[in-house]
Amino acid sequence: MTLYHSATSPYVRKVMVLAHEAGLVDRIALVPASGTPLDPGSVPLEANPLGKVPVLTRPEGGALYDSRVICAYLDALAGDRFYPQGARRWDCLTLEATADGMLDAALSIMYETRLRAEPMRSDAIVAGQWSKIARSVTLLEDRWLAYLAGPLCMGQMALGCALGYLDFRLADRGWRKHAPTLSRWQDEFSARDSMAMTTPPG
Ligand SMILES: N[C@@H](CCC(=O)N[C@@H](CS)C(=O)NCC(=O)O)C(=O)O
Repeated sequence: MTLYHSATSPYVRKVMVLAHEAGLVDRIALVPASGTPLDPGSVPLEANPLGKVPVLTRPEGGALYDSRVICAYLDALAGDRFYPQGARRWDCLTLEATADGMLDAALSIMYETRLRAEPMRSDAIVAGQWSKIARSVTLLEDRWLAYLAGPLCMGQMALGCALGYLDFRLADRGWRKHAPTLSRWQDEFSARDSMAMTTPPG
């Protein structure tokens, strides 16, 4: 398999964390690729017309995207270990969707503040996107700690990558101050080998 990969992409990181946890890393060749909404750069558009990474090409042919589809595919290859069955399944999927939504909002802030020409930047857009993240952090601190203490699942891996991205790119906004227990969970989760081996470069 070939994974179009960027070391700073939190969505790529989700795939790599799962690959480490599932023991699939040796079966995946990494090809550097990256783009922005302004320029798809080196992302293979014939494989993903959306111009985003991650993209996974399979030995049997056909490219997969986005990160949720790739993670579900890799988990199936590894024997269905990280998307639980029964009631926990829906919690796991909702947690992954929450983490991905936090990432979508964080990326939107990065694009607004780094890509858009200064006179056209909107503080209101940035504030609105940050409020999505802040509400999610509050919800996770208030209602998800018992789930987070349970067996490893893809939702937890996605959350570890989302909170890691906030630390990487938006640390000055101080999400940890408002969620002390979630902050401790993130510290412990980040110590896993799969997270340590995929930390974005300084
Ligand atoms: N929903 C997608 C999001 C992927 C995504 O936004 N990747 C970023 C890199 S972190 C990208 O390639 N952005 C380029 C663009 O938005 O055109 C996923 O889960 O894979």
